[in-house]
Amino acid sequence: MTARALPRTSRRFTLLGAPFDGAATLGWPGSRYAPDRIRAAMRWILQRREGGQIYCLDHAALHPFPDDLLTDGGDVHTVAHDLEATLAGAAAGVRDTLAAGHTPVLLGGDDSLLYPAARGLAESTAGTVAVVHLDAHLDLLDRSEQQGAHSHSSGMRRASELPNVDLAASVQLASRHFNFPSSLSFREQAGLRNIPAAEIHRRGTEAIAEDVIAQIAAADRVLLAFDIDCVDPAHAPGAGAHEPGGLTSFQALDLVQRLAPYVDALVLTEVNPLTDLHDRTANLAAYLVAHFVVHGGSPDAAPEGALS
Ligand SMILES: [Mn+2]
Repeated sequence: MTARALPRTSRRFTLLGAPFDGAATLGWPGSRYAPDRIRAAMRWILQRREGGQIYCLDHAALHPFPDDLLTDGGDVHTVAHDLEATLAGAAAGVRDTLAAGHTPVLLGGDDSLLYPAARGLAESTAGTVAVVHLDAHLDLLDRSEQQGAHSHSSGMRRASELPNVDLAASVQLASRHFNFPSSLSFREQAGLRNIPAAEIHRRGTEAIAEDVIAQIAAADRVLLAFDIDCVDPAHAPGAGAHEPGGLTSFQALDLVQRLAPYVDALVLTEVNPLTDLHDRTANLAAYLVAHFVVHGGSPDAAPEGALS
């Protein structure tokens, strides 16, 4: 299998908020407050733009950052008491953004929003869609008495039911601890690859990113679904659940930088200002978005501005 030939170039991004946590059926609600906290943290980062560029210290390089690189598209249509209407509103926001030629960055909200992000992308292409899913959990729960059809535990399962989502080209990253044996049989039947957090710690993010890029090569479009609980609670305390043994903030940022050029939409979920400490997690989320935009925006333009 070969890597995708051409990373996306010269893109424009639209930020969409989805202030909804009505599907946080387990764990802590509060992610409805995340979009605005992440936006506030973004302002701190973006003030360092100058002359249409930003200086990336990680790679000692200047990157283009024109005024229209990242536009805030406001919040998608959410209805606090109506899960289905909210999922439809989020999917429409992603679809409309793609139709306008921009790359959507959807800020949840709880992780039920993985599904409408996948749906919006899947409905925007005649081709296939892969999901790169960073999460402590598998989110493969099927319909259940306790959590219904759509919850923060079933986004990946519902996405898998979309006709053009290709699970064999998808991959789940940073999972850990315990899950249902039925999730293992579902994964094996679907050919859905899983790279646990332990493997990322052992092999390092560079080797893992290469694996992911090869894995998604067969898909026409790629969704990056980032549940903040893929990051260790020591680095991201403001989450819907705490699962020790997760990624460091550095590993998360490095993976996003490496994968961004290959990704057509980002959904970032489960940041929870009610359990956060001094906006530590909202700040990490803002940096994840900034690196996604900078490194996914015009990766081919970086060398001409290289400083070293
Ligand atoms: Mn999770």
